[in-house]
Amino acid sequence: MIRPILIVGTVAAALAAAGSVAAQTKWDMPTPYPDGNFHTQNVRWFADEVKKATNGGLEIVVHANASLVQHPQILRAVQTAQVPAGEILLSQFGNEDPFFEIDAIPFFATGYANARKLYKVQKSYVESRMLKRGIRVLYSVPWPGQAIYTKAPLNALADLKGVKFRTYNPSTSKLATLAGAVPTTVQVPEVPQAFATNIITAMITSAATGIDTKAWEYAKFYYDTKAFHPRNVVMVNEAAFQGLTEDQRTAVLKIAAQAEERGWAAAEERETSAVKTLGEKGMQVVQPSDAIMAEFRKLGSTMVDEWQVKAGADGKALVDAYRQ
Ligand code: PCA
Repeated sequence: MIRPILIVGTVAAALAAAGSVAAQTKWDMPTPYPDGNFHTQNVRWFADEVKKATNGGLEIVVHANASLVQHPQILRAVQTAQVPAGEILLSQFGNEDPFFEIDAIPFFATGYANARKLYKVQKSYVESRMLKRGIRVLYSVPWPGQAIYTKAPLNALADLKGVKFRTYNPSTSKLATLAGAVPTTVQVPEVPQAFATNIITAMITSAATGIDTKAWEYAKFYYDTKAFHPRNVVMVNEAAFQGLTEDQRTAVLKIAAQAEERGWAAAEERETSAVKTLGEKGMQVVQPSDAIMAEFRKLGSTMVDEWQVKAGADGKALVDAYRQ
């Protein structure tokens, strides 16, 4: 089985050495979310543009929906050069570094304007901390506002007591715990099944993920809390990046900057269209009452205080810069 592949490799190497084919780099890139998701569509656009700009010299092969590497392992896989590039939800790794999760602290930076402001002050911390791990951040794009999906009506925070609540990172688990719910980590592909079997009966996520998982088939209510905009990060192993030609590096960085802008716009567009679709499919889209929003915000401010303790002097500097 292995032999023919080796022969092909040898032939390719011989041809390359003879100068008959241009040097070609191929990167396998694991990403966590499904094909229909706007993050995945954007990273595929990025890969296509890079291929064009480098005349096929750099081909990035996107493996979506955690099909190549499980989401919790993608950061490590890029760090150890098991794969040259990858995409993650940054706050999935909030336990490894508090600066990876400030964008997922509920009710700290709500709405896109605030999310952008937070990104500006968070960016250099994330980039330098990733670089210490041998990782270069290429771009970062937010999710639509985080909303609460339930099977049963949610009129007050007390209605979440004891509810099995799907979470996807340490900060959403913390939020569930503070609300008296039972946090249960479930990756996106398993969400419909977990609802169907009552392993979970509520969750926090975006309208985009609600569409990806056909939320109307397992939940009744969508509470538009707009709690925060967690961000994905598209990244590359720094040594792999340095292995490119200078022209290729320039192209990658330029297209990454474009992908970032496209992605921010897509998040907003997706939020509007997805909320509409959820309603059309029969979900009740609810504006949460002022009273329950006040209860949620209180949990959020507890979490910001706790975050600042974890994040130390740099954390305080970030919060001060954001609030200025
Ligand atoms: N969707 C992802 C992360 C945030 C979001 O909106 C999820 O539910 O896992």
